[in-house]
Amino acid sequence: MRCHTCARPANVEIRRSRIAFCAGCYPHWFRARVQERIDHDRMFRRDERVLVAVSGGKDSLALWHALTRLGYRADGVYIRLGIGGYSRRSQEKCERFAEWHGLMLHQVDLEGSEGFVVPDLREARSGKPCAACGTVKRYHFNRVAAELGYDVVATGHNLDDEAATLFGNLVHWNIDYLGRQGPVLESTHPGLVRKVKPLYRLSERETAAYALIERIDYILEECPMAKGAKSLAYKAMLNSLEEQQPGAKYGFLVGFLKQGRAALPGTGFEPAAELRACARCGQPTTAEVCAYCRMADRGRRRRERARPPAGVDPT
Ligand code: Q46
Ligand code: ZN
Repeated sequence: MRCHTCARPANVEIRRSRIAFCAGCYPHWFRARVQERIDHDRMFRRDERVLVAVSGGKDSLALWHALTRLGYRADGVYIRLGIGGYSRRSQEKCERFAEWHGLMLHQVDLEGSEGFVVPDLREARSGKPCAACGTVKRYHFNRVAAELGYDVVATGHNLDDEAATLFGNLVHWNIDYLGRQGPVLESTHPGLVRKVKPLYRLSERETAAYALIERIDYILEECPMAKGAKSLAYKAMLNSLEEQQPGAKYGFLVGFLKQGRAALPGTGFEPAAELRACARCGQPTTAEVCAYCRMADRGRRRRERARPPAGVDPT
């Protein structure tokens, strides 16, 4: 195949559109798609400050890279989740990326500032902390952005992530979640910062190709807690469908956003009149004390119980 832009031999094929690009032209195509979504979905303007939530993986670092190349004022935020060696290595990738490109990286150290780590939040039934981990991430991304005056938080969710989430919500008929799923979650309260997903129409393969060509050094290993996650099963199913029907994943997600979502209750834009400040941390919540503060208490108690008594050497 030949490059769609310059007709040289192509390296990256976009099967759903039946086009391909050489390594020189591909990053331009990728960034143009990101720009298109930012403009078309009104994610943010040039004069707004963007906070990119980074994990050390290809998607978030590719997004940060693309936004800075497109000329946006984008800083990063990384949360030290405390998941052993995986967290240390991913932190290193983010720090190196920021240093190499001369960018600002904010960090939240869960253990140091909150007194617990994500593995303390494992559920008794599944042994997984992923639901709680999601709450931790959403809470701190929003808190850091609100406290430091960012206009928007951008995450690296790609087409595969979004299609898998949609599939999971359909399998379980989570109508409320379906109604809220989308590339832009508008702020409904002064303490809630707008959330956007500029990569939502680009596949995992396309993002990986961008990271590779732009020589982005990202963490290849998956979080050890992800093993056996339902989302991986949904992704595998969608990938096998995509193999047989190129473009199926894209059509599934984009078709839903264009047609299916409008038919559902709750679009995520309703005024959240019932929100008030958490009595403990001041962040917006519907309860007296927010879900994060209650969860953090549990994490601290578990950490306390697991700690060996003073004077006892754990080795
Ligand atoms: S980081 Fe957190 Fe993921 Fe690890 S503990 Fe689960 S949710 S798998 S994206
Ligand atoms: Zn709180």
